[in-house]
Amino acid sequence: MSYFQNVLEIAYEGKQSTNPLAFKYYNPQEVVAGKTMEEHLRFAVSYWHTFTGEGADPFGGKTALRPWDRYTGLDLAKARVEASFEFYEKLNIPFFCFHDRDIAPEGDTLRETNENLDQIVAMIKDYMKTSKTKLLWNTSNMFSHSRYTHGAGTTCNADVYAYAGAQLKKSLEIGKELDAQNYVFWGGREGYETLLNTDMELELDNLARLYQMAIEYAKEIGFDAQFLIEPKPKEPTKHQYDFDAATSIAFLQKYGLKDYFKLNLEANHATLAGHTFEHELRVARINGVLGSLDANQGDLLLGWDTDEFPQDLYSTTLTMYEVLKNGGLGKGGVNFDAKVRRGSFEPEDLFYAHIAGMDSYAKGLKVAAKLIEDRVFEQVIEQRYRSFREGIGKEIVEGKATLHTLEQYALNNPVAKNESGRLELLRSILNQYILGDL
Ligand code: XUL
Ligand code: CO
Repeated sequence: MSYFQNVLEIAYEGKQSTNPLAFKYYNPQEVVAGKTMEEHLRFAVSYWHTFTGEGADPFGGKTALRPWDRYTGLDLAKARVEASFEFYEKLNIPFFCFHDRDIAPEGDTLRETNENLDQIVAMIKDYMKTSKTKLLWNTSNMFSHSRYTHGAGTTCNADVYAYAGAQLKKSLEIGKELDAQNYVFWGGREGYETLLNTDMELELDNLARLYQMAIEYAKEIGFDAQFLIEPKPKEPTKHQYDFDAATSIAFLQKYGLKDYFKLNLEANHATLAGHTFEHELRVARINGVLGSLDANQGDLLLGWDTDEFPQDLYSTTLTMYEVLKNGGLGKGGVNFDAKVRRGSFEPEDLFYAHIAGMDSYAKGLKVAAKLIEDRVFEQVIEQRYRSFREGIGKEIVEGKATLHTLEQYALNNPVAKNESGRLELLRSILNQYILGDL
């Protein structure tokens, strides 16, 4: 049975194509900077937005028309699995991602919930035997249910903490069963509303303890996925603990967890933190923890997480620049943590949205590769910092300078004139590359 009868396999037709159901830039087998686009980008579909989401917002319920609408309960979960693999195949997408609660409904007890998961995981595993689509990552939804109202790993209620541990254990087993490349920890409600009732130190210590237990259990069962923390500054809590890349790195360092984790960075989360996405990627890259991307974009006029499909070519270019400079994403990938707008409620919109995102990243990849090949920014940066390669600058960089030697130098040498940073020129060069014939 087909869920998306109106859509055939999406092929690459090139940038002149006017076929809305074709790729204009994403050509999976095209080689860019020594690897195919498919290998560079490692695109993934987010199960929650594409198969579970229904277009609801705080002001109104479901708008989405979905071919699995007539089902309920476990039948609905099964229909979604069937539809999802048809979707992956038609889109030729190599990965997918899910939360435990996206794929199977909660039962009345944890046991029943786990049995529901077992059925659906077995079904997914079966589909994966013949599909080329793999699991980029899975995760636990420890934020939707009311038991998690005060958090999961940072709850004030030890019983809830235990429940979270049980849920996490099951998710690690599922990751192992489905050969997940990564495992994501997004602290949905790991944060606080007010310090007036919050023991911040205990909450953070407990969160680290949960991560430590996860490391131990993964080792015990031989699950060798890369663990990823996904930073976000706010929403749903007023203050999320994993605020941004820098905060998450400090947390990992404090608790001796840095060797076990990398970061899954999301564009819209960066915006909410007051950063560009490329800032977050750079912070992760220079600290050796750039793991994976949640690709989307926010709306700069709105202060919340709109999770739109990425279409801003400046951002995709600078994102892929960081990824290429990182030597790729390793086990990570580019997951579309993005949803069609509430008004885009037809099944075809799911394809249009992914095509738009995949083409935008493919174009970004090509432009970034060309920028690196031509050493556009590298030359500028080398020239700009050249004073640190000789004389007093070299001494500073080599750790030989002291405040005595700096004082001696400053007393005896006039300060060299500063040079222009040429920001506007650089932006117009970037424009030329984006608008150029790639
Ligand atoms: C929420 C968000 C999550 C994580 C996975 O903003 O990004 O969907 O990606 O839990
Ligand atoms: Co995300």
